[in-house]
Amino acid sequence: MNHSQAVALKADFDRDGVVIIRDFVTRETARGICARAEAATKDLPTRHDPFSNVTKGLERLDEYFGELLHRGPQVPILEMLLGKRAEPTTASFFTKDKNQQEVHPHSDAMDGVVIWIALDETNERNGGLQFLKGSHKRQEEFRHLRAHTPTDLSDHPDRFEAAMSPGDIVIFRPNTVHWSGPNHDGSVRRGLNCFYVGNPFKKWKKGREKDWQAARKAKLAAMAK
Ligand SMILES: O=C(O)CCC(=O)C(=O)O
Repeated sequence: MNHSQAVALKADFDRDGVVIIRDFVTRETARGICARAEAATKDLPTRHDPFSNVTKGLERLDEYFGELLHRGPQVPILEMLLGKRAEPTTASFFTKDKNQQEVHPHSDAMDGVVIWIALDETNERNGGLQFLKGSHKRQEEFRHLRAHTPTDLSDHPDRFEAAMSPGDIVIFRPNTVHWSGPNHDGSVRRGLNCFYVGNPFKKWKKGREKDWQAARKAKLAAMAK
C-alpha cells in the first residue's frame, strides 16, 4: 500500500468506522487459515449456546494463530489506522451454516480495532457481516444494542453490507454497530476474527493485585508482632 492509499484508507476508516481491503491475503492463504482453524477446533466439545458457532482463543489451540494475531500482515495497517499500537486480545473462528446462528446488532468494546478475514464467499444470503457506517461516532444512540436481542436495522440508511470473497478483510472499530443475519442459503460461511481491544481483564487483575498486596502486607505486619 502506498502513502496516498494509506491516507485514503485512514480517512474512510475515521469517517465510517469500517473499511474493506480486497484480496488482503491470497485465496491459498485463506484456505490454509481455514484448514488450520478447522483442525484446531475439531475435537472441541459441541456447544449448545446461541453463539456455538464462535470459537475464541484460537491462539491457545495453535501457535500459528498467536503469530497471526501478534505479527500478521494486518498489524502495521491497524497501527496506521489507529495511530497507536494495536493491542491483541484473541483470534476467533466464526462459522455459520445453520439458520439460527444469527448475531444481532451490537458493539464489542469502546476502543481498539477488530478484523474479520473472509474464508468463504459471504454476503447477505449466507449471513455475512452488516455494519452501520459512522455509528462509532454515535455511541449514545446505539448503547442499548445487544448481540442476543433482535433489533431490525435492515432499512437503516447507513447500513453497509460487507459482501466478501475468501482473502478479503474487513477492519472495523469495535463500537461500529455490526451484526450478521440468518444463513438463508445454508452455504458454509467461515471467517477469522481478531480482536485488538487490549486485555479486557486488566482492570479486574489490577483490583486482584491490590487485594493480594494488601493481604500480604497484613500478613507481614501480623508476623512482625
Ligand atoms: O461473524 C459473525 O457472524 C459476527 C461477527 C461479530 O459479531 C464480531 O466480530 O463481533
